[in-house]
Amino acid sequence: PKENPSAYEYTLRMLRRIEHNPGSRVLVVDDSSAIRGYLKQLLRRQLYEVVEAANGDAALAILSADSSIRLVLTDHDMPGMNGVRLCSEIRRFRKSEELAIIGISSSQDPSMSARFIKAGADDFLTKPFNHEEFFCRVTRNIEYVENLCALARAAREDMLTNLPNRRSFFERIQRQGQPYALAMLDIDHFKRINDNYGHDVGDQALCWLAELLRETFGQENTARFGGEEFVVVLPDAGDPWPLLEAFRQRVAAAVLATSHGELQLTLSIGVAANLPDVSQLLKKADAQLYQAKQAGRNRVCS
Ligand code: GH3
Ligand code: MG
Ligand code: MG
Ligand code: MG
Repeated sequence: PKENPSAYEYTLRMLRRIEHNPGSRVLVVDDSSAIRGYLKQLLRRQLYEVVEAANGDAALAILSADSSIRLVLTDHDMPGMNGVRLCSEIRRFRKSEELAIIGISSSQDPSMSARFIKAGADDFLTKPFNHEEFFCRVTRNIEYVENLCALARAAREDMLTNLPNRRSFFERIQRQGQPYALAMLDIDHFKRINDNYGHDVGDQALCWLAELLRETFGQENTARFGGEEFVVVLPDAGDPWPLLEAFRQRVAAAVLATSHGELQLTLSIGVAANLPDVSQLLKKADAQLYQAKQAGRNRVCS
C-alpha cells in the first residue's frame, strides 16, 4: 500500500474537482511580474484559472468584483499594503468559508507565518518552495473551500429544483426583514400526475414550475416549501393579486413537454399582504390556499 497518492490519483482528483467546480479561480498577488508569471505557470499545470494583481489595492478591487475566486496566493513585501495587511482587509468581506488565503514569503522572520495566519490566512509557504509542497497546499486549501461552499449550497437549496429551501426562506426574512406580501402556491391534484405518469414525470413538472417561478419572480424571491408547495415573496407594496393571477393563467395555459409526452397542470394560490409579521402572512396565505382548493382549485384567493 502506498502512503502518498500517486500522480494518477492526483490527476483523477484534479479532474473531479474541475468537473464539479469549473469556475474556481486563483488570484496571485505579487509586486514582481516574474514571480507572478512563475506561480501562474505552476497553477496552470494544475488547470486553475489564474488572475494577477501587482499590489494589495488591485487585489482588493478584483476580489470585490469577482466572487468566483477561491484562493489568494499573496506575497508579503510589496509597495503600499503588505501581504499580512492585505489578509486582514480581505477578511473584512470574504470569510474563510468562501475563500482561502496562502501567504508566501522569503523572509527569515520566524514569526512571519504566525502573522499571516493571525491576519486571516489559512496557510503559509516559505520561498523558495518545492513544487510538490506548493501543489499539495494549493489543492488542500481549494478543496477545503469548495467543500464548504458545496455544503453551504446544499443547506440552502432544494436539490431537485435548486430553488431556495424553507430554511433559506426564513434566513432571507431574517436578513431582509418583513416582506409586504407573500403567496403560497400548490399544484392541483399533483398526486394524480405521479400516479398516472410516474414519479420522474412529477419531478419534471416540479422543475418546470420552479424555472417559471425563477424567471417570473426572481430566484431570491421564491422557495420550495414542501413537496409541491412553493412560496413567493412580493417585496413591493401594491396589490399582489393580479401578479399571481397572471402567473396562474400562464401555468394553466402552458403545455409542458415531459419524457411521457405533453402534460398540463394547474395551481391553487393563497395570497396575504400587509400584516405585522411573517408568521401571520404565512398563516393567512395558507388559509387562502385552503379556500382556493375548497372553491374548486385553479384559482387565486386573497
Ligand atoms: P391537492 O390538489 O389537494 O393539492 O392534491 P395533491 O394531490 O396535489 O396533494 P397531496 O398533498 O395529496 O399530494 C402531494 C403529492 O406530492 C404527494 C407526493 O407524493 C408528491 N410529492 C411530494 N414531493 C415530491 C417530489 O419531490 N417529487 C414528486 N414526483 N412528487 C412529490
Ligand atoms: Mg515582493
Ligand atoms: Mg397539491
Ligand atoms: Mg400540497
